[in-house]
Amino acid sequence: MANYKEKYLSITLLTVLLVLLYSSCDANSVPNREVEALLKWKESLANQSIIQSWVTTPAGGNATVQSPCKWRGITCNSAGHVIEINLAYTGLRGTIEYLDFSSFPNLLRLDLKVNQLTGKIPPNIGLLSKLQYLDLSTNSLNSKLPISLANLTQVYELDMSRNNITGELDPRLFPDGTSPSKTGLITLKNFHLQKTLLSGRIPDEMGNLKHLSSLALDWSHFYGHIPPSLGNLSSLTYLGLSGLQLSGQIPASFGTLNKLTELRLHVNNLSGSLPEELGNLSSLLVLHLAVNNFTGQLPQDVCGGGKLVNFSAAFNNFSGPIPKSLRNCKTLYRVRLEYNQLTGNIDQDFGVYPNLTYIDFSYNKLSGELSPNWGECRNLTFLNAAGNMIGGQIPDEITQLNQLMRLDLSSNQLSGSIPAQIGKLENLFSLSLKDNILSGPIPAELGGLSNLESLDLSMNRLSGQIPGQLGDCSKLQSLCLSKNRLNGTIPYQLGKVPSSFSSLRSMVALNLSYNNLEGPLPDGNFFRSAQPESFSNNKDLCGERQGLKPCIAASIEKKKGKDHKHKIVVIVASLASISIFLVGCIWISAYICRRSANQPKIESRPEQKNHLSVCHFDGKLMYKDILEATKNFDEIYCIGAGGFGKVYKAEMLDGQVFAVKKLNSHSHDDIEIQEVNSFKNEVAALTEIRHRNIVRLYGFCAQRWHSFLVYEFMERGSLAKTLSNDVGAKELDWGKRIRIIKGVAHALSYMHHDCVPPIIHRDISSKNVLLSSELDARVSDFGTARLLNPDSSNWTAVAGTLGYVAPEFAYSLAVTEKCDVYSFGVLTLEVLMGKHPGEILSFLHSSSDDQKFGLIIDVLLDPRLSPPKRQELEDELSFILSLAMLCSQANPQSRPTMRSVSQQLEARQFQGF
Ligand SMILES: *[C@@H]1O[C@H](CO)[C@@H](O)[C@H](O)[C@H]1NC(C)=O
Ligand SMILES: *[C@@H]1O[C@H](CO)[C@@H](O)[C@H](O)[C@H]1NC(C)=O
Ligand SMILES: *[C@@H]1O[C@H](CO)[C@@H](O)[C@H](O)[C@H]1NC(C)=O
Ligand SMILES: *[C@@H]1O[C@H](CO)[C@@H](O)[C@H](O)[C@H]1NC(C)=O
Ligand SMILES: *[C@@H]1O[C@H](CO)[C@@H](O)[C@H](O)[C@H]1NC(C)=O
Ligand SMILES: *[C@@H]1O[C@H](CO)[C@@H](O)[C@H](O)[C@H]1NC(C)=O
Ligand SMILES: CC(=O)N[C@H]1CO[C@H](CO)[C@@H](O)[C@@H]1O
Repeated sequence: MANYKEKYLSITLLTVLLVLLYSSCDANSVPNREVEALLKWKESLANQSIIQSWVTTPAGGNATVQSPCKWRGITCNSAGHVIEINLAYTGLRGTIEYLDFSSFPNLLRLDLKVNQLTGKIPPNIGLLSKLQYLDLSTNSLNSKLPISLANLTQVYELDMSRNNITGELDPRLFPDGTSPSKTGLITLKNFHLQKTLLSGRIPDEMGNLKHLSSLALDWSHFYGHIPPSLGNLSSLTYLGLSGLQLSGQIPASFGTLNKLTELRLHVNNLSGSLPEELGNLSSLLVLHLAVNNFTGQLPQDVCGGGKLVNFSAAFNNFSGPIPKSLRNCKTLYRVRLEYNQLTGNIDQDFGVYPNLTYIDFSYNKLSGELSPNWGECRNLTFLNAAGNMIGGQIPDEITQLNQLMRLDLSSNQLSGSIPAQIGKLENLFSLSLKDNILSGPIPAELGGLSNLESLDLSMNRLSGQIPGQLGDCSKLQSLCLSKNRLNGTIPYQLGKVPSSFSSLRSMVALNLSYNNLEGPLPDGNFFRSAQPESFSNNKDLCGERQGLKPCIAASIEKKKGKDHKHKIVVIVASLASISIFLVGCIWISAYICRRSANQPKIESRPEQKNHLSVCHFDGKLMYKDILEATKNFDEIYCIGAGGFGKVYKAEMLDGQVFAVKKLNSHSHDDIEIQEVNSFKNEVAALTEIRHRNIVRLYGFCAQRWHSFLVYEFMERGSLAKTLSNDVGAKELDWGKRIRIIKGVAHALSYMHHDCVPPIIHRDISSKNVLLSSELDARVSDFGTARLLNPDSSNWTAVAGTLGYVAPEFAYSLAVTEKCDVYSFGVLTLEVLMGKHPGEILSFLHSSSDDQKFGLIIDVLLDPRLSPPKRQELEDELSFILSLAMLCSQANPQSRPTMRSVSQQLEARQFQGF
């Protein structure tokens, strides 16, 4: 037995040895070539640890070359042939130009995704005739697509997305003699952009890759028509062509792709109506058509297969009805149809969707009523039906949607009352029912919305009192109840809203104007920081603030009974104004007129109504201190120059630091004597502005020789300065840049929409955006333009920085908010690009539709930062870019308002296709 065992063992060993010997003999021919090819490639790459294991035995060792099969990233078959090269996600640097593909006849998989590869894709890649899987995505390959790819007929998955890859301009690809230069994109070279970037078509030959199951060319640089030959890819399950500049129609041949589960065509220039055949795609789970220029109807059978999960067609010109097949499409998870011309009756078009989390069909022409069925879509977190012609009442059933975070039914024709049970939606953070014909009271139950941040019920017919329970909404940041029929007093409980004031959000908005409210304003920051105009056009409001009569009287009156009402009011009112005045003096002197202890005391002069006149008085002292602190405006203290004069850093003896803007003498001369009063009022209003993204103005001092504005000092200086040097630019990573853009948008929105009359900046530029120590944006010089030039026709004389001034200014002197919107658009591009967009701006506008700039985002982005790696970040940047394009349109009417911009930026986290 033992003998037999030994024999058996030795025979086996022998066989194994023989096999090994045999295979190593065989390996001598092919694997040597493979090893040589890999080593040659390694040599061409910079020294890096990933490929350190790629070594042969040291010299003096066995003459035979070591097998590569144990090298990192290399897999062999049993015969020792390399079948897979996988160095994905290794940070590999270099090019694949020196990788000789002819040496790998057995290669099945080549996976180099998410690395730092540059250079070209070698044309001989077509020799990998057995290749099944090819992924070179997310690199910096800068190449045309080799036409030889068409020979890789075994490939079932091909991903080259997120590269600098363009289509080959090989004439063989354009048998009809069409030249890409006819599309006009070649004009890019005039702007010295990477001119090859935007050129190229998807080669027709792609249609030969019969086994392809996934083709992703998203967010690269292809243009032209979609080759109908792609319809031959009958195994295709995924086709991603989003974020390109494709034009023309979707080929009817797509109707045969019946294995397709995911079709992404969003963010292109596609147009025309959809081929009816698209309805045949019965396997579809995901269909994205958003942000194109499609017309005609949506495919009626889009959910014919009953599997559709994610459907977006937003931002097109689709008309006609909502597809019939959507009604029973229970699988739906996410639906976006907003901004089209869809018509029809929504109570019949939509059904019950147990898994639906997000639906937006806002800004269409839909009519009908909200069906109680919506209450059955229990997973809904976002419902936006704004801007349609929806009538009837808000169904009570909607209050069953306890996952709901955002509900927007604004700008419709909803009537009846607000269902009280809405107060049960404890996840709701934004509720807008604005601009409807809702009547009845505001339900006290809304106080149960503990997560509510924004409530807009304005422009309705709501009556009765504001329920005190709203004060329980401790996260409320924005409350808009204007243009209703609300009466009674403002409940004091609102004064405690929001508890976290000044913590996170910058925007605190309150608007109660155009109602029948009376009585005192509640205490608290919410009310203190609101603009006086938030309370205008009411019955009889009072409070210690501009524009309202003081009302200490009212409370005393309540205690003492109702006699002698008028007498008391008069006496108390004058007492109050004196004390307000005194408080004002103290407050101002505390800030800017410090160090008065050894100086003559401020004398209160009751006849002076405006506390700024005191500042004038005390300004003499301030004046002296500032002259001292800046050594008589010595240049060494100069930290910048703005539209109206130079800015100096003034470090006072007590350690406080201010930025002092010394006005050019001519600016000062412009202030006519008769304007002095309105001027003071303006300054008073401006010094009251508190906004996280606006540089605080402490006051103004005018003297015979100099006059200056005293501002909060911002250590990091201007955005322009930071962007202009490489260190600063790198510190401003994408996240910080996005925050800066949002900050400026919030500041502008606040000044345009929460101040009445609106305050227009008129000189938004990167020099006027300062950075806090946390690199948050603070807009400076707000209101200075109006302050110094109340007559807007005089604008050119002072404000506006070349390159940021809206074009309409050339032919019309009208200064509107839209001028700021334009400058904001330019500024946003500058933040993304790291430099002023210059002529590129007009190119961008001339080349294509405004919403489609995602595709060139990586061309534009500041090259000093590494491109965004995460998809969400890239999407966000594309979105911001498209907003910037909207803002910088030539036609002021087409530009969005800053409120809408600011809200869209905030709402971003709940969107995305
Ligand atoms: C494709 O393969 C065929 C045969 O192997 C060869 O003749 C042809 O040149 C290849 N085409 C390309 C574009 O490489
Ligand atoms: C993209 O390609 C162009 C020229 O083809 C080149 O100049 C540019 O540097 C490339 N960009 C990246 C990010 O590789
Ligand atoms: C809803 O989603 C769940 C989990 O994803 C899934 O199992 C279920 O089939 C879906 N329901 C419908 C009707 O699609
Ligand atoms: C829908 O909600 C139910 C219950 O909240 C949950 O179990 C289910 O997973 C949700 N479906 C999806 C697709 O999220
Ligand atoms: C407010 O208006 C309602 C009618 O809408 C009226 O009944 C009520 O008395 C008014 N309350 C006050 C305080 O004026
Ligand atoms: C969209 O299509 C319409 C006609 O179908 C055309 O008038 C319009 O110019 C197109 N818009 C863009 C941006 O291509
Ligand atoms: C010179 C040398 O190292 N030769 C070796 C080659 O490999 C065989 C088998 O592994 C050894 O027996 C030799 O000594």
